[in-house]
Order: sequence, then structure tokens, then C-alpha cells
Amino acid sequence: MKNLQICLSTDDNYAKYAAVVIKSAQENKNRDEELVFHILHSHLGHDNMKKLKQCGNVIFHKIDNSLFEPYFNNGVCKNVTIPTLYRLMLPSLLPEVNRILYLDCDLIVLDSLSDLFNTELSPAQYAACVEDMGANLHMARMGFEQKPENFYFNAGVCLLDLEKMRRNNIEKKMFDYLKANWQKLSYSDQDVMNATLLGHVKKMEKKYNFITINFYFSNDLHPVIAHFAGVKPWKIGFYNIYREKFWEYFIQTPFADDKKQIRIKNMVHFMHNRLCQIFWHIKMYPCFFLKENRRTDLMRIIKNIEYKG
Ligand SMILES: [Mn+2]
Repeated sequence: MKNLQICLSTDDNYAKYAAVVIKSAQENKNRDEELVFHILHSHLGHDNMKKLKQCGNVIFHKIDNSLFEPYFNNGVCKNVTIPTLYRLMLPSLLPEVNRILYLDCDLIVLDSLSDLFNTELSPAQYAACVEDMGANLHMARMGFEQKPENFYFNAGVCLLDLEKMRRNNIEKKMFDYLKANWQKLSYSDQDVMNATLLGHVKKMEKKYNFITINFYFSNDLHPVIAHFAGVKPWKIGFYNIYREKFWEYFIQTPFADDKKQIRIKNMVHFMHNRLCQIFWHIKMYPCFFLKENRRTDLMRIIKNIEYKG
């Protein structure tokens, strides 16, 4: 039996989406794998904890939010809630765990996580991640040097070698960076992780963190993880097939107690998704006359207008 250690960070509002991550990962794991979910939270309600426990092997880690208050004076730290900073503390928070796969709560797992979890890291690498959308813009914004080993990653899916991070005091480096820069960060902890780990991250294939609106035309990619980094599937937005998948898994969680309501919601979403799809095709139609790389450029321009991160 192989143990895969996975980490999620959530509050009461996102508990039901955390359940979707757990449920989808359980459904798609190999038989000889045991998934252990470490859930970081500060005040999860009893009912939500009970429901999450029904989804899989879950361990809760309660975190004291006052640790982060110095960074949130006057609410200056923008685009971020405190739970997103929890993952910076993983090396000290889970001293018994040597390697962990951190997952956002706005994604679904569609295949076994074993290959990702067992990715080989070189002695210099602390993490394995996928390059983010608009990575070059992020590189420029952060002032990163253009070198082959440097890239800006999306931290929504992040394999971390906690043991190596502890050995090299990476957690302290992250918090030092946060202390010095928190007022000017656009993507909070993702920027902190990128800045601290720069040059020490293995670049993974896109299928491990497939940003759904980014790859509308690449349905043949068979993602291991589909990440709703732009518009969430529980909000009105663009069509993609993964939105339907999301509701398929949601309905299997203990949070879907009113099945009839879910079915109606599903139907509304389905109709809405189809409408979005039609409009999307009309909008994208000129792209089909272009060669692949020109089409990608145009997609990127449109996407940069619409993508909120
Ligand atoms: Mn996300």
C-alpha cells in the first residue's frame, strides 16, 4: 500500500469544494494507493468537519490566525485571505511528513496522483510545479532573471519536499520575504513561493495543473488535475467540460444533501454552459483561420483580458 500525503487549506465557505477535491481524488486513485488528506483550517464548523471526514482519510490541523495578523494590518494585503498563507508553514506544521502534494480547493482530480507525487527531484529542487498562465508577465513583474531553470509557477498544485525545505530553512526565508514585501505582492503567497524557490523547482507537464479556460481547444490532453483558476464552476462563466465533471463529483459528496436542488442547479448550469459555448465559438471563430501559433497568440490576448488569476 502506497501512502500519498495531500494537503488542502480551507475555511467553512470552501469546505464543500474541498470535499470535491477529496472525492474526485478517491474516485481516480489506483487500488494500491492510500490517500491521506491534511486539512489546514482555523475555525471549521463541526458539521463541515464531519462531512469532510466522510469523504476520506482526513487529518485536521487547526491554525492560529493571529500568527498572520502582522501582515494584515489595515487590510493592505490584497487579493488574499489568511488561509492561503497556511501552506508557507507546511515544513514546520507537518514535521513528520517528508513530501506533500498541496492542492487548491478549486480543482478536480481526474487520474491517479501517484506519478506526480513520486516525481524525482534533483538535490537542488524543493518542489515540482506547472508554469502559470502569463508566466513571462509574472517573471517581468517579479524581476526574475530569464534562465532555463527559472519560471513562474502556479502554486495551486505544488509538490513540496518538506524534509529538504526544513534542512535549508526555507520556511524562514519565505516569511522573511513576506515580511519585507507583503505590501507590494499581487499574488501573495504564490509570489512568496516563486521568489523563494526560484531556480529550485522542477517544471511539470501542464496536465498536472490544467487551467481549464486556458486549454479550451486541447480536450485531448487528458489532465490529471483540472484547475478552475479563472471562473469557478459554481459561478456563471465559460463553458468547459470540466465544469460538468465538477458537479458530477459534487453530487457524490455529503454536502449534496438536497439532491433535487442539485439536479435543478445542474440543469441550469448545463443550459447556461451550452449557451456560453455557443457564444464562445462565435467569438473564437476567426481564430480557426489562423495557424496554431497565431491562434495561441490571439487566445492569449483575449485570455489576458478575461483571466483574473
Ligand atoms: Mn486555484
